Amino acid sequence: MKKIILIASILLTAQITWAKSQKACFKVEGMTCAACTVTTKVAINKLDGINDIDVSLKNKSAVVDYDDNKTDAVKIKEKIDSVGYKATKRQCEEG
Ligand SMILES: [Cu+2]
Repeated sequence: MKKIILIASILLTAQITWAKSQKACFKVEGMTCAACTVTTKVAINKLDGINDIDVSLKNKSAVVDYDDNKTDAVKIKEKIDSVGYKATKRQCEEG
């Protein structure tokens, strides 16, 4: 019984390590109203492995939390561009 618990905990730990969460930040040009932020969000959400999306019209930005085994920043950028905006990857601001 102890052995099973041990194996299970190893597997669980390994799984957390494999599913690595990454954060990518983009400058998004071309968004003019609240509907644009929704369009951007919906587009990004179509990708596999998206955990969290924060799109700001005011800051002209998109912050995406994703699983880097399933997708990457280039795919996210292309997705934003595909709905008519211009995304540029930029450094994430801390805090
Ligand atoms: Cu709009």
